[in-house]
Amino acid sequence: MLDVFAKVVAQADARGEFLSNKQIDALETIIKDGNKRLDSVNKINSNASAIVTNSARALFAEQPQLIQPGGNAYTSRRMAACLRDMEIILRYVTYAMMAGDSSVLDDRCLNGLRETYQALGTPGSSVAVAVQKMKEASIAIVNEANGVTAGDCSSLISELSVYFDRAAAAVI
Ligand code: PEB
Repeated sequence: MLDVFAKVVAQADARGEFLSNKQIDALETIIKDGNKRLDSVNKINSNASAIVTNSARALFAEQPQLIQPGGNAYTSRRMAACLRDMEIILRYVTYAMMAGDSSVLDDRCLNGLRETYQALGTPGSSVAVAVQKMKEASIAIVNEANGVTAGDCSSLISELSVYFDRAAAAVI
């Protein structure tokens, strides 16, 4: 598990090189945007249960067969497992966002997840839709302007999107 600083240092060390100006500039941007990054993580954390439940509801509205007899989220045990999985994925996305690097998400959450779903008979493409819905909900919450100093969050939002897209792609 690496954060963006450790990753850049490890890459430079592997080549036996000093950090380049380009790398230092990129890290400087990370530092400058640090408060915005913390705010974005904080906003997702404090709205996590709404993000999960609203996204699950939207998924089941689009794919009602999941909650009908024989569906993969039918019975409260499976429904609970589904909501829990969504929460786990969201939690690892917030860790990646905090670290500025996807390795924690990749290594501890996504690695082997597609095979797990195949073995369980859980439709990975439906999990991917749930992840996309959590992405939309999270971006909307991070972008909410109320009570926040106006600023440009576009690069943080695109970084956040990349982590959600990675999670969605990993289960299809
Ligand atoms: C991954 N999910 C499930 C299981 C595991 C995971 C290991 C099997 C064990 C169990 O039931 O607890 N666990 C989960 C995860 C990590 C981890 C992400 C990462 C670290 O350790 N069903 C649906 C939807 C979808 C869903 C499409 C969006 O219809 C999920 C939610 N996951 C789902 C369901 C089960 C499950 C298990 C329903 C239970 C399947 C079953 O027992 O039949």
